[in-house]
Amino acid sequence: MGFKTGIIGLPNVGKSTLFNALTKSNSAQAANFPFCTIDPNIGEVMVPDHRLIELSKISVSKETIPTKMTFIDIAGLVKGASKGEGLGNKFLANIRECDALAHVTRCFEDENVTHVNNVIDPVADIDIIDTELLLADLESVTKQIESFKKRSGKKNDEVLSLAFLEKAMEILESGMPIRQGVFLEDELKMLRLSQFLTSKPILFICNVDENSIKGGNEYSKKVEALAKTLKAPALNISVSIEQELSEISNEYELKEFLLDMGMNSTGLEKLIHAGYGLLGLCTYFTSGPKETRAWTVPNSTLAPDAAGKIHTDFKKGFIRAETVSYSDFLSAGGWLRAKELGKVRSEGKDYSVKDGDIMNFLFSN
Ligand SMILES: Nc1nc2c(ncn2[C@@H]2O[C@H](COP(=O)(O)OP(=O)(O)OP(=O)(O)O)[C@@H](O)[C@H]2O)c(=O)[nH]1
Ligand SMILES: [Mg+2]
Repeated sequence: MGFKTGIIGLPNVGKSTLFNALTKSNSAQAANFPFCTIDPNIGEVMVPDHRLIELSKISVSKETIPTKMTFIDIAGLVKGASKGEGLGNKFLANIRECDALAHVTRCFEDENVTHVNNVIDPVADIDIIDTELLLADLESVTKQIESFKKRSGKKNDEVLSLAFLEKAMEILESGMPIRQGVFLEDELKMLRLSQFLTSKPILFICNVDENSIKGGNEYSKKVEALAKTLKAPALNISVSIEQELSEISNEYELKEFLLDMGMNSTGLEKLIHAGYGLLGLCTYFTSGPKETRAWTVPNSTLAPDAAGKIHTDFKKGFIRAETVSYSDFLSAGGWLRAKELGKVRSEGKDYSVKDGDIMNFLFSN
């Protein structure tokens, strides 16, 4: 199960440049003209996690394997996309495949870089995209309701109920994205299966100029204020800085560069951190002489399901999980001492995995 974050936004706002910086590649064509990207670019990014390095040192592991997140650089959307404008429908299908959305907004001035609407106004830009996604959902729910009514009584394996679809329609007709609706437990299950574009968790990236990376600028502040009302995270990222950062491979130089820019972390770290929060994900580790490895699971995943992420046999034959917290493992200096100190817990089938747990699964074949 890989988590996919789609990079969306108006054309020419820096999505592909950001994608290349995040994936440390040049696989996406980035150029100063709208609709440079047509087919989506897909890339995996290793999730930076300082805990992984520490654990690997303690266990003297031969291999250190981070967990990965997938980014999809999607073509720019314009007004009318839901009606097929600018190849809109094809792009919307790419968005449908994502677990979360990172909406890039242009918050930098540069007269050499074209803005499709000729004015820097990220709040208006967000409105354009939100409206198109909303219209696309409205069209899709209308069709689903029509087809539901046509076949009603003939099929009893419906995944989505008519009541759910009508509720979704009502939310959309009031001009709200589905994610802002209030749903009951059984509706939430349907929501996960329904693949509405406006139900996907979203965060905003303010692509600010290099000088505004610390405190933001007048544009990013407006995005922040809007994001607050939508209860969505907004991150200031300078895509040009990220481009420079992606070319530095030396750890020391990277730290120096960040320090010079007055930054605490890279845009990638910020984005991954916010993405994990948005998707409700956490990381647990396995650590031994062979390898130290990070695994991503949704918060509150039960121990057997977490074990199943490594191998289905681990889940099938799950007996228990030797579990120790990151800080206890660190202060004890490894498994052996942590056991001696009584810091290793024996957790059963009902245990919900916590972020930072180091786990050793015991199973029978
Ligand atoms: N000054 C400045 N230019 C940028 C920045 N980010 C991207 N650009 C430039 O903006 C232009 C468009 O960048 P892309 O990354 O291709 O934009 P996109 O959003 O992928 O565009 P489409 O694929 O057409 O939707 C390129 O010429 C980039 O060099 C930035 O942070 N500052
Ligand atoms: Mg592009």
